[in-house]
Amino acid sequence: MELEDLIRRFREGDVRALARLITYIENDWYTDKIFREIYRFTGKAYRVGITGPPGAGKSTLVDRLSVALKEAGFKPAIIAVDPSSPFTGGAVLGDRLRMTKAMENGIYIRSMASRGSLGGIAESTGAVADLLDAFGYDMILIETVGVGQSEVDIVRTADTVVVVLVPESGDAVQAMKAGLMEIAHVFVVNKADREGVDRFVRELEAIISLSPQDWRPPVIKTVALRGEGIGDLVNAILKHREYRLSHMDEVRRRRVMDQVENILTRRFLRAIHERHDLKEKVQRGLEQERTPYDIADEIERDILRSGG
Ligand SMILES: Nc1nc2c(ncn2[C@@H]2O[C@H](COP(=O)(O)OP(=O)(O)O)[C@@H](O)[C@H]2O)c(=O)[nH]1
Ligand SMILES: [Mg+2]
Repeated sequence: MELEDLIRRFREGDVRALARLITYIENDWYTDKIFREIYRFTGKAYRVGITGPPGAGKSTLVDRLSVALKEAGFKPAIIAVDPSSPFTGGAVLGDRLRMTKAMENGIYIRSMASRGSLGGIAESTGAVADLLDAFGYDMILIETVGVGQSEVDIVRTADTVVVVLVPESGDAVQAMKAGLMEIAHVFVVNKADREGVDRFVRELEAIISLSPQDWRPPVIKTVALRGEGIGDLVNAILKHREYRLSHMDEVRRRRVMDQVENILTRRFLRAIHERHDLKEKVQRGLEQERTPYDIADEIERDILRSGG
């Protein structure tokens, strides 16, 4: 069968087979079967999420970072996610154009623009990262625009989260409102060749110093365009990795827990749709001027009464 052949070639290190399987996973074709074959080879890769506002220089940074990690002896791969664009559009093309050094160095880059049909984009990204892991990549860089909840979910699948900001982001307090502070393990202030860097870094450090967390995110200044500060960034990531690896079992358990929750949510919702006419129930609830909570309560009662 073709799928078995693909998996065999994947196991032999054929990059084209990897690409095909990623497409399968994105479309939720044979996902269960693929995972049954490859999951035992996962668990070795470290995942680094890179997020921040559009134009902050994430792609430029990931390009340099991937090469530096390769030089440090890792086998990096890149996932560039753009959940905001439903089509394979400009942003993703832009990512590829920025990643010339990675390409010259033969680093594997996978763009993901649409959410495909496998649950949400976060679930797809997690599954693709698992595939890359099973393929033998040991450092997976996941770039995503940090603007909404789905993007935050994506980086939650990462072991180390790097938040990239630029001096012109306005003030650091504003950046914190975007919810990025809560997820950051390392801050990068990129475009350090621009004005206002030192003031921005000071503000950021002042906010971080108030954080009650065990791990205080360091602030790294970079000029991604010229490759400046990349060594510092590698060191910061590796330092956080060491901190993480000391309780990796727990980290992995949490990650798998997230995955399982995602899968269950999708399946339960699908099952509910199959068994109940939700549209009709919502319509009726609206006519009776009931709240979404009351409508959900009623549906939940129906489900429990009918035994699932
Ligand atoms: N001045 C300056 N420009 C940069 C730097 N890093 C990236 N850029 C530029 O910023 C723009 C956006 O970069 P890109 O990597 O695509 O940002 P992304 O949207 O966050 O992925 C591009 O024109 C880059 O050349 C930097 O350190 N300094
Ligand atoms: Mg980009």
